Amino acid sequence: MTEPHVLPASLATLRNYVDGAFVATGRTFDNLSPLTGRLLAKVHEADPALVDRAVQAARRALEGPWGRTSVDQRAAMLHRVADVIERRFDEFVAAEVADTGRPVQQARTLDVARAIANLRTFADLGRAAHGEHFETRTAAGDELMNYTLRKPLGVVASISPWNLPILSMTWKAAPALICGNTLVVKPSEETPSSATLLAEAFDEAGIPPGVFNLVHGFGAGSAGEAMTRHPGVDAITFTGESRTGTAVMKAAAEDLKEVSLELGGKNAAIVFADCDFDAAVEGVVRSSFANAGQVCLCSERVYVERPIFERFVAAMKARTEALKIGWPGEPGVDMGSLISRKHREKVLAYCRLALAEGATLVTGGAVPQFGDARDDGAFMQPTIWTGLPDSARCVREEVFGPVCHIAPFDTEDEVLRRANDTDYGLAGVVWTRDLARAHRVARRFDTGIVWVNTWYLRDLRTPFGGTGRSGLGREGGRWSLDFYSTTSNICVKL
Ligand code: TXE
Repeated sequence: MTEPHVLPASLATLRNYVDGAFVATGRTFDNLSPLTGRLLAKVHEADPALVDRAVQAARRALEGPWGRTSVDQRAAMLHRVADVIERRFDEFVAAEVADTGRPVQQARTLDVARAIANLRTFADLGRAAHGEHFETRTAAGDELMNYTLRKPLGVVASISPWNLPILSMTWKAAPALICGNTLVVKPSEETPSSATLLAEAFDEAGIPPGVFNLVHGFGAGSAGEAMTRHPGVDAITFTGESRTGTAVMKAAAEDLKEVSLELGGKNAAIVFADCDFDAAVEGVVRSSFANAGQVCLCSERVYVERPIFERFVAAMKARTEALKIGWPGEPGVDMGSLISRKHREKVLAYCRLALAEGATLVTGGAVPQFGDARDDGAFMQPTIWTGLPDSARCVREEVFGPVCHIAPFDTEDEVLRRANDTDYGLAGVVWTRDLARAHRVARRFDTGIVWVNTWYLRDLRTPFGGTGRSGLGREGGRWSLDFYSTTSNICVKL
């Protein structure tokens, strides 16, 4: 079956979107298909001068028409953007699939569906947001009325990663805009297509020029760094590697920009012997290999209570080997390619390291051979290891690919000590039928998020984020509204 996904012709050249106009720069880089290695598009890289034009346009919009909008008008505009994405749904799916190599079904039910949900959810949450008021009589008998006002931070720079491109971009853009800010956004250089379509959607929806600006490029020494260092940027929201988060925070420190960082993870799933066994196997396969393991929430560490350890490993092996790896549009495909051959090489290097560190390879660890164009892509087998010590690099470092390590444990205290023995703190998963234990263990997980008997089911009103090297701050619901606005307090003597 040949590659079913060629980008729409309009996306063979990807331009920036600044001050309401699509801008070519003449300096381009290649966007290559992770499915076949073929050229998908030439992408026009923004230089610091174009980043500056975008920031200036965002400032003018903030001090002009956008700054005079009501939250109801902004909500209506976000819904209009969501309407455009709904109308062009298949184009967004094709763009996301072409750039990332993921199954069509995932792009439909997760990536693009969530982009629409992000816009609509924050349009409505923003309208419902309100301030607070306090009434006081001082000791001297003065009657005071205090009330709070939410104001926009100003010009926000939003930088997103390649693993969930349109989901993460809209997850930031929607609350930033509903709070009255204006934006300069940059997708990862690996995934420029859906961001370009998003700019077209803002354009089609008639959002005023300068409100939403898109620049393409890389990080250090390119558009990304230019954004984080620009004196006209008031706040930065970043999702990506923990190391990059440090660089972004250093750049922001110069003039004390507000910073939100959603970074990496080395998440643990804990499986107790009393769990619903089949559900736990299915759930851990999903939390280990969804999106080819390229989700910061994936479980790269799995701890299984000793009485069921051997049986669980065998069941995981069988279920993993039944996963269908193939073209995104193939019926029943479970896993597509990784994002790039460069990233696949990083993951394969960890596979070699695991064996060198003494791992037993339960399944996977190699490159599947298809005998067609996919052999020029970035496909990889889902991989399971056992037998490594907790000190092994493959058990401590984020691989960010379709890999997991399964280890036995004996007691609740032991497994929590081991699960929490990490530099990260993003997500945990607990599989047990014991209700009291579920709550007890969930509370003791040193992570920002814990799922019990499920994984990656989301309510967009809940806080999302981690501790340690998993980042700073929370996104979601009112936590996003709090980050993207600043609060003033007004005190009136009555
Ligand atoms: O990150 P990178 P990637 C993490 C995930 C993994 C990584 C994968 O765990 O570690 O992100 O994404 C830009 N100044 N999460 O490889 O390289 C770069 O161009 C300014 C966690 O893309 O950090 C890209 O647009 N910008 C997350 C973006 O930063 C810079 C969910 C990310 O690039 C820059 C998703 C610089 N110096 C992925 N260097 C979560 N916790 O939700 C790079 N960039």
